[in-house]
Amino acid sequence: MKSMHLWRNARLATLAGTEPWGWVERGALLVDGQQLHWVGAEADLPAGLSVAEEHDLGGALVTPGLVDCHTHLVYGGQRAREFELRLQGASYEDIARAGGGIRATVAATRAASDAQLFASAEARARTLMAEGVTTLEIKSGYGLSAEHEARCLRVARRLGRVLPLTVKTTCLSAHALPPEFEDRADDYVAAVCDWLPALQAEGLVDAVDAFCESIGFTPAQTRRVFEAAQRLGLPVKLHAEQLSDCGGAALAAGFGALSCDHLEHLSSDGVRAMAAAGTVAVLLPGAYYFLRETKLPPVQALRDAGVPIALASDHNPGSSPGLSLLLMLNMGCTLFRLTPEEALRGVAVNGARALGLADRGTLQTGQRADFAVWDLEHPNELSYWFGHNPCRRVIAGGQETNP
Ligand code: DI6
Ligand code: FE
Repeated sequence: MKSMHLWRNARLATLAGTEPWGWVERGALLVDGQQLHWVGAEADLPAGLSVAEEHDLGGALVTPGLVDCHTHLVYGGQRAREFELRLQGASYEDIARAGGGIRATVAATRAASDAQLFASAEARARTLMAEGVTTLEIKSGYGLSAEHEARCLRVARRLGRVLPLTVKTTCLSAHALPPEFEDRADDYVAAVCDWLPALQAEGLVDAVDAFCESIGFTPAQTRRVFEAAQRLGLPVKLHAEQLSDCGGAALAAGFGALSCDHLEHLSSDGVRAMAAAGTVAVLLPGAYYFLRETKLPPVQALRDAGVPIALASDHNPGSSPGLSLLLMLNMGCTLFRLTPEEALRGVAVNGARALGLADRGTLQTGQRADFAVWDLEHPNELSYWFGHNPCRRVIAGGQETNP
């Protein structure tokens, strides 16, 4: 007989089954090692169990551990001065074209030591984890050379080893043009395609991303990066239609992309292509808010087409310097008109799907035992409060992370 941990007297938003929120009023979770062995109403608990430890949750709300499926957590420096310039009227694109923006962070990242990069990213990861995050995607894209991209991805991997957190890494070397490739974007794309196999061989890459945009890379260049990823069997995702409609989403969907992210300028063709490919739409209200964008992503068209919608922090020093996934739930509802239940699914099951993970995001038998315990009565409060953290306990892979 197995010895399991029983977490009982919980109010469960399982996000599984047919009830709204997958609601179970007086629920229990049986945890066997890193997995959920059984989830349901306490009254239906199987008999004859050998329970090693019992935890009475006192009627607290329990949700799946949260998934932040789009972050740029590893970088040096900060860009508060650019924020001031934008407040005085400069645009994000103006600053980028003048050599600031992403390139400013590339310089600061290259100048930072491995220890500095790790310490700053660890502090950021811990802030996200305190709000119930148990799975985090981290992109490269501020190194922009074989050496510095590898350094940033190694820091991300180490975070996943040191912290009670699953880290998925994404190679975003096609994020901006580094200064040494000025006016030679095609040569830079060729260099990225050349260094990708070594990064993969070192186990540093779970997916490949690009910034397809007038100030980023063209669809033709993005395609070359995706072809290189495809040759290596790596899944792709894309920063698509953030500032303009370049047709990036349809291109990415053609490669079976896991997700297309941002999407404020997504066309109906793009929506159709994503639906056909099963690509997740990752909406990033933090960047929309911080860049004071006014064009809303086509949420109703995505819903109508059955495209799964995820939400993420997009944490980065230029367009979304926030570290609260709960704030993204609130903004997803206030700015993008998601329902609170859509918002929670967006940082749980659909966030997991955007990372190609089918083993988390709901509370169900066989899923990973990642869950968060909240000082809340109802899951709609996760989207309602802001600037305050009601997360009481976090369990990742069956282990309490903040005992
Ligand atoms: N879109 C974004 O919002 C971030 N990257 C991207 O491609 C911004 C990155 C930055 O400004 O540093
Ligand atoms: Fe991003």
